Amino acid sequence: MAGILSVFDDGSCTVFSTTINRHALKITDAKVIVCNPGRNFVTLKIYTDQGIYGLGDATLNGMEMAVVSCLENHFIPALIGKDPRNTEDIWHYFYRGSYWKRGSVTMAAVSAIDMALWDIKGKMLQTPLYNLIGGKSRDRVLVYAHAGGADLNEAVEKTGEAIEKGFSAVRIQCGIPGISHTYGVSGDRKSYEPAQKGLPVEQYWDTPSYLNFVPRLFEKVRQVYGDAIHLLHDVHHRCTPVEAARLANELDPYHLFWIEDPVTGELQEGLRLIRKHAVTPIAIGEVFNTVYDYTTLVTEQLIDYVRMPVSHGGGITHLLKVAAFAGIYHIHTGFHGATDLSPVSLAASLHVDMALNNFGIQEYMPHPEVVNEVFDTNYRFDKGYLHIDDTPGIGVDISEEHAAKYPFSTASLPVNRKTDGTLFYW
Ligand code: GCO
Ligand code: MG
Repeated sequence: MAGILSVFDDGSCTVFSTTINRHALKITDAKVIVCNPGRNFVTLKIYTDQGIYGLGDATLNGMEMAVVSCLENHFIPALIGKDPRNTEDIWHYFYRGSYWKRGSVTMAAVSAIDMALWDIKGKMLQTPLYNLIGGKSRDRVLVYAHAGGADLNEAVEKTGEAIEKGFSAVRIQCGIPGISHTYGVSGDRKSYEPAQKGLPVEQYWDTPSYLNFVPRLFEKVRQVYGDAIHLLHDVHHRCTPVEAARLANELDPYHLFWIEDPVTGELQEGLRLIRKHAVTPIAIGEVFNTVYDYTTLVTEQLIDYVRMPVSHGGGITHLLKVAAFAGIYHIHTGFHGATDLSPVSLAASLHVDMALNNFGIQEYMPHPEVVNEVFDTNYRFDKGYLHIDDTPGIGVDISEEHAAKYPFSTASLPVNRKTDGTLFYW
C-alpha cells in the first residue's frame, strides 16, 4: 500500500500525515453543491469518517435539478454508512439495486457517486486516480479544439486560430447559408456555449442545405491547412441513415478524424447503412448511459470511437468496462468534454484517458476563467495536449465560498424545428 509509514497492532496505519483505520471507513455525509459561474454545475461532495472527502460531477445540462433531487431524496440517504472503498458493490447497489435502471437522470447521479468514491480511494492511498486503473499508458492526452464560424470564411479563420494555439486536431462547425442558427456556432463571436438562460429557444433547420454545404467546407479547410491537421465534425444527430451515408461518403476525400453523431443513436442498426457507403470514421455516444446502448454498434464494428462521458455513463467503474468492451473490437475512446461537463468530469476523463490503451482523443472546450474561481484544477494545456499532475484522487477541488457567489439560474438547450415548423432533433 503506497505511502504507509507504520502499521499499529489495532490495524490502523499512518499514511503520510493522515491516520487511517483500515478496518473502518464509512461515508458519514454527502451534499450537493449547485452553482452557476457562467453556467450551471452540480457537484456531489461525499464525506467520510476519516476526514477525507471526494467530489463527483452530477451536471446534466438543462436538467440539473432532476439530478439534485435524485441524489438528495433517494441516493444520499442510502449511501450514508457504506464503506466508500467498495466502488464495485456501491455501483451495483445504485444501478441494479434501485430497480429503475438506466436513464440520463439516474445515471448522472450514479456517475457522480462513483466519481466521488474513486476520488476518496485515490486520496486515501495518496495516489492519482490513473494509478488505480492501470497506471500511465501515455505521457499526455491528445485533445481537439472547437472552431465555429458564422460562415465559411470565419470557420476557416477560427480553424487557423486553433492551429496557432497549438492544436493538431480541430472540430469545425459552420453557419449554413439560408439557415439562421446551427449547432456549434455562437452568434456573437464569443465561445460557443450550448445552454442559454431561461426556457428553450426555438431554432430552424434545413437538412438539404446542410448536406450541400458541409463537403465544400472541408474541401476549403484542406486546401488552406493541408493534410497534417486532424479535422472533426459534429452532425449532432441531424441526418437519417441514408443522408448520413451520403455525407460520410462525400467527406471521404478529406480524411476526417471522425464525424460525430451522424444519426441519433437510438436505432443502432441505422449505422449499418453509413458503413456500406463510406470509410469516414464515426464517433457516437455523448447521450448514451450504459454499455447496452453500444452492443450492436460495437459488436458489428459500426463505429470507431465511444463518446459516453464519465459523468453520464456511470462514472469510472462503468466507463472502464465500456472502454474494455470497445477495445476488443478495435474501437477507441473520444470522450465528451463540452463546457457543460465540470472540471471534475474533465479531470476524471483525463485519468481514464491516461490509463487506457485504446484511448483515441479527448474533447476539450476550455471553461471560461470565472469557472476557475470555483474549481481548483490539476490539468494544463500545452501544444495540443492536456497534462494532468499527480495530485491524489481526481485532483480537483471546489471552493464552496466562491460557488455560493454564483447561484443556480435556469438555462436550457434549444429546441429545433424544420423550416416548415416540424419538430426535429437539436
Ligand atoms: C459536443 C456536444 C455538446 C452538446 C452539449 C449538450 O460534441 O461537445 O454535442 O456541444 O451539445 O454538451 O449539453
Ligand atoms: Mg457532440
